[in-house]
Amino acid sequence: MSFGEVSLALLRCSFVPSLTRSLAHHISRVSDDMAEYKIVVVGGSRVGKSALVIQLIQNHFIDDYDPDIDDSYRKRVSIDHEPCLLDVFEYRKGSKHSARREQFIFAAHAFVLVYSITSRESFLELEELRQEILRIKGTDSVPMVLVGNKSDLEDERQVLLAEGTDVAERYSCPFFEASAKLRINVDELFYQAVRGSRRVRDDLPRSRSKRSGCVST
Ligand SMILES: Nc1nc2c(ncn2[C@@H]2O[C@H](COP(=O)(O)OP(=O)(O)OP(=O)(O)O)[C@@H](O)[C@H]2O)c(=O)[nH]1
Ligand SMILES: [Mg+2]
Repeated sequence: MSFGEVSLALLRCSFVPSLTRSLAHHISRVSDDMAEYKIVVVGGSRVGKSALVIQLIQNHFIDDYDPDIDDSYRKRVSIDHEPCLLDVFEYRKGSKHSARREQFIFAAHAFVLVYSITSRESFLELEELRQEILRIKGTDSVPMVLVGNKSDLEDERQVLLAEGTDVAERYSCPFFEASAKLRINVDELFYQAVRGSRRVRDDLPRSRSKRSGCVST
């Protein structure tokens, strides 16, 4: 077991749940006026996770991206007049490097759960991923955003807009249909993830939901 894995195991020890929670949500500062937000993008295979991240970071659509890497990207942005550094990590279901993946999930401030509107399977897979996140974070309240990507492929739609809305309501989290290809709702969905994260940082009691896996925005 590496040092990182040992410290992760210690942090997840059940004797210190509140310490674990606050450490897991600690938001570091790049400078006096800039906070860093770690966002993990999760979802099934080929739903467009990389395409969404590349659109956010580099403002273009990639048609094909090496599926073998779980990569992370950084970008400085200003959200609601607050400068911040986004540190975005993509995690595909069933990917290798599980220890590294757990560390990223544990340290993340917010999660973007992506399915493709053209794949019912990818929609159904998200519940399992969400449960994994809650287990690793050791809390029932994590900022999340639900995203139905590939909204430009209306002819191939397998998941109704209303189905996405229902699940988001159950998770108490924001929901977007998006298109990485047409750059629809890309910035918005990541910005909502940061806003959810800020609410936890600021510890606003009304934003916490004990029942759901999300913090409503
Ligand atoms: N039409 C359309 N195609 C998309 C969109 N987003 C991604 N794609 C395509 O879907 C395929 C998969 O996209 P990726 O971004 O590699 O998906 P991924 O979820 O990162 O895939 P893995 O990392 O392999 O699991 C590629 O051929 C993309 O061009 C979108 O919004 N609309
Ligand atoms: Mg990818």
